Amino acid sequence: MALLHSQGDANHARRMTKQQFMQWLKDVDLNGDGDISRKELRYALKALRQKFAWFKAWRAMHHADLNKNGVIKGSNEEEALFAYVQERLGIVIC
Ligand SMILES: [Ca+2]
Ligand SMILES: [Ca+2]
Repeated sequence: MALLHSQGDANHARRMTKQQFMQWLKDVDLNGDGDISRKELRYALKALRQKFAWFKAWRAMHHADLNKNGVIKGSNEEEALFAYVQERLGIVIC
């Protein structure tokens, strides 16, 4: 019983609400310029205890930086990042 219980805890998916995600996005923007750079994304993924944060940040930028200007900015790109985080990083957003 005890074993089952601890296993359950280990498998507990990381969850956040969309509101928390939007707040996280604001926190990601370390220098407050309204853009999310790859470096800022890397720090944010590290804060979420993601392994290979630099690689995931690179991939996330690849998916979410729709106009390829090197930063994530605006609702379209934020939505793309939102989709990426849900699909690829195993974070459940409800
Ligand atoms: Ca920034
Ligand atoms: Ca962009």
